[in-house]
Amino acid sequence: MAAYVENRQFSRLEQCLPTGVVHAFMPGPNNRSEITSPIERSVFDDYSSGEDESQSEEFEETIKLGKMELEPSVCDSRDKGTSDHWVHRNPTMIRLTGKHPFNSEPSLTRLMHHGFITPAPLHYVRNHGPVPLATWDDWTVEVTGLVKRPALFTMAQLVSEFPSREFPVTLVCAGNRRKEQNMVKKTVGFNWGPSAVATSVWRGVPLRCVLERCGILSRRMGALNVCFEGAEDLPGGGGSKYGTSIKKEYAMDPSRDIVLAYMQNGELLLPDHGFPVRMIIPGFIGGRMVKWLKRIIVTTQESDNYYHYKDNKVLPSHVDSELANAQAWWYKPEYVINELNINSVITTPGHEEILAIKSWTSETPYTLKGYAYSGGGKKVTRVEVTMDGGETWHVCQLDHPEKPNKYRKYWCWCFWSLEVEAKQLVASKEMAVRAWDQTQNTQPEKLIWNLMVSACYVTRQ
Ligand SMILES: Nc1nc2c(c(=O)[nH]1)N[C@H]1C(S)=C(S)[C@@H](COP(=O)(O)O)O[C@H]1N2
Ligand SMILES: [Mo]
Repeated sequence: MAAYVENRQFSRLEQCLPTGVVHAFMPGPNNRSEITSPIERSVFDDYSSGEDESQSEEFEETIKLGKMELEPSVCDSRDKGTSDHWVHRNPTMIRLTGKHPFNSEPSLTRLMHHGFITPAPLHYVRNHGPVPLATWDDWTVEVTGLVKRPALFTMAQLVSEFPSREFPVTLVCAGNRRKEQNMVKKTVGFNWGPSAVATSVWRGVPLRCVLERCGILSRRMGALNVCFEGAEDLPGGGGSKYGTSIKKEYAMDPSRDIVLAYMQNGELLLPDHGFPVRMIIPGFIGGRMVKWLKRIIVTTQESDNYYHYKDNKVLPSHVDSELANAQAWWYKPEYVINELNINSVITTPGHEEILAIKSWTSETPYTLKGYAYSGGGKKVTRVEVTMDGGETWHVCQLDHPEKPNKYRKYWCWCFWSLEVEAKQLVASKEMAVRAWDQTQNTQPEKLIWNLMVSACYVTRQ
């Protein structure tokens, strides 16, 4: 086994790609050769190794199998009369905010059934507004602000003039599991269950390459932040685009693998996930990964976008929405959430699952299962389960299907399991899980309520 992967590339994915147009309404590119440039190939050749390919084959197989099991995505009658009427969606996705905008997650059982790689149509969706109706050929991404050479790139240019990278990344909405918080006290956010998380193989152009090409200025010249802006018109702040920013040091850090992604699981992006291009910032909350990316602006100040300030903050427990507005808590930089916080979830037994204990002998083994993730590339190093209210903790088996990048960073969820005896389950009134990462971060026992984001042990009674 390779100790790490130099540049995770998935050459085999290309061979199983459909040759047709992914979105019928989209004029091009209509075959894969158009989006496999000579630069990309040479970068791939430099970095590939037999072992990497065996990893790619594994994911490729999972992607293919997952796709075969899916019911077709359709224009849903629930989207009739909305601006999303043309978007094809998987009919089993659970809608969390009524009809529109589309905010949805799959059932936890369905999500877990697919394992490490989530089929794109089952990937949770967080849309603040309408899905922009885009075409590959007409789309441009503007790079402007504190750069020597402002530029406007077409998709063809992005794909052919820059190298591309392809690797798996887990996306998580910072609101994942918020329902549990809302049960304690209402937050300003809607009820996400535990499935606002998904993993795909993303392919894209490194942000660093794009910024270098445009001649990003130095810190001394005031270039401190990189802002991203989407395309849709939203109500926030009296009318704005979706936007946010990250520090320039993050944007330029080669170990962070930040890309402008144009493929998900070997196909062009789905409309809901940002077609034709979106940001992927591994290890960060989903809210920083702007979809339908139109503009990259290098600035001194962080983004002044409404959604950058009024969303994705972790405020102290005493701050409710009134106080947050009255005392301008939204604008205090120390409460921003960028890197994901550690989290873990029990997925087996499922919610309200009934186990036929009677027919078992008390020694019958039962395997508890779940997922865990952390942020910033930190590996989840320990997951523990208690069945006696925290008196004793059992250390679980961990499965990390990805290899870390060459800086030893992990971008994906892992799975934990613990074999117990049926009699232990019967005796246990409540189970709880907690994860630890390589910096010994763990989850608090009690939920620390805050206005938006969540994380604590997950319990099953
Ligand atoms: N343009 C745009 N980008 C966006 C959003 C959005 O509403 N508009 N939502 C953000 C949030 S909060 C999350 S969690 C992720 C979700 O990405 P997904 O819908 O592909 O899962 O996209 C982010 N990027
Ligand atoms: Mo989010």
